[in-house]
Amino acid sequence: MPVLDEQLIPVFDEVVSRNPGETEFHQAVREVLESLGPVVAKHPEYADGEVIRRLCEPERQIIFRVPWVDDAGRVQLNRGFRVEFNSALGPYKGGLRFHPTVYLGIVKFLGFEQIFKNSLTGMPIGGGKGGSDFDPKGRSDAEVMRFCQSFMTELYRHIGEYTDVPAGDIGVGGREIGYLFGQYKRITNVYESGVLTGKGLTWGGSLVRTEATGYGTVFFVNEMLSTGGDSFDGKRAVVSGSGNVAIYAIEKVHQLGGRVIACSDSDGYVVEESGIDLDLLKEVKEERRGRLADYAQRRGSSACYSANGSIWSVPCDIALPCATQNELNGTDAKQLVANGCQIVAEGANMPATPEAIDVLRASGVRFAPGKAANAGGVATSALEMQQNASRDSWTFEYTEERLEKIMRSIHRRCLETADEYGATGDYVVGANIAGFTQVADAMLALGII
Ligand code: NDP
Ligand code: 2IT
Repeated sequence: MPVLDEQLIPVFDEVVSRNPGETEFHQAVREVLESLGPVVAKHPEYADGEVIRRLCEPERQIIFRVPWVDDAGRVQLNRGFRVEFNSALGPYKGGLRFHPTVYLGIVKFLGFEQIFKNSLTGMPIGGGKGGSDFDPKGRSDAEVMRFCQSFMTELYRHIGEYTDVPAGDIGVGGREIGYLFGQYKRITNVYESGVLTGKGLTWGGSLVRTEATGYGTVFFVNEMLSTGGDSFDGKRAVVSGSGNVAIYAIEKVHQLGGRVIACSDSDGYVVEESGIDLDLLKEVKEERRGRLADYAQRRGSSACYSANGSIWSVPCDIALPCATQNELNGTDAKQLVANGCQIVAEGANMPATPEAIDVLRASGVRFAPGKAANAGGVATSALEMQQNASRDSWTFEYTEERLEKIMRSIHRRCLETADEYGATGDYVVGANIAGFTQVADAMLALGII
């Protein structure tokens, strides 16, 4: 495990003792702090202003009760969260996750990552995250609507176009954003389009937002390939997950001439040497909210479905973890290395464990961290806010071009910053330092707040 700079050890110890049991949050903080040694050595002003300590403490944390009535008339109870982490660069911005594993430590890790990711986009957005331990799986549309309405009945008082702008994440897509926006509009009596992003196209949404995270990740990998004089042409890719990020990552890999030969959900993974059939995947997962096993069954003998084992055992040139945190561990990383994988880029937030990252870096596999590689989603959310503010809507082509430019610029900033700090080619160091310095400078300018 990389060592922490001496100055940063007490900062990390304080995070652990002030946030007991929140292991994912500790992990996300440690990963950033491990990169910051050369920065504090070069810039003592960050230490003087206690900038790093302040950055690790959320500006505001909101936890609330979410009662709702299910279709059988029973009262159900969930817990809602919004962690407003840092607003030095703009209003808090980040998604809402509805998944049974959500607790404060998950929301804090995601909110912390979001600060640096949003900074890297170059857009005026701070960092935040929220969600609930509500499980939408198996719930009717009416139940999801009642849950969202109850959730927003508390959340509305904390958010706003200039305050905090939520969006989707795991378990929160266009349907949920619709119910949330409807309730916000009803309670406030204001058609405030810029309060949420990921909206539908007829009510203030932006073209390309649905595709943005997956497309952005693949644009980022395309930049990695082209700096090495290579391209997606003929490359075999494995993409974990089969939700929003995974589906559009697969689509863009195929558009750029690569072939995605495996994807997964929380029950298992499917391998299809001829390439995943995207139309069927969209029908099963996006439209019918079905399972990957149904997809495999529909594909017949061309697909091989496994309920056990790891998707990372499938040989590939490029691996894109696009499901959830800590889904690719040290053993998986060794397997990828043994199979000749050249690039791992995180479409999900923190999908690779610290051990996996160590293995990949030590073996010369090029690794792109999520805060750089999956920033296209939130960047396009910021483009949605821009369209809302100007009451305009842009074409698909123009918006996609903006997204691609943003991903190129993030890629360039990562490499330039890594170079500047003596870590040539290291995207982790580049992303952490470039994301950090912009926020830290703004925090210093704004005083001790
Ligand atoms: P979705 O809910 O659309 O899809 C999530 C996918 O990951 C599903 O295939 C799901 O399987 C699988 N999955 C979720 N949780 C687990 C788990 N605990 N174990 C195994 N598999 C799991 O979410 P998204 O595609 O939007 O998000 C995927 C990742 O990308 C997350 O890490 C998210 O934070 C990150 N991200 C999302 C962005 C966005 O714009 N949506 C932007 C940037 C990052 P199953 O169907 O079985 O639940
Ligand atoms: O993790 C993420 O960047 C997201 N879930 C998207 C956040 C957003 O505000 O679009």
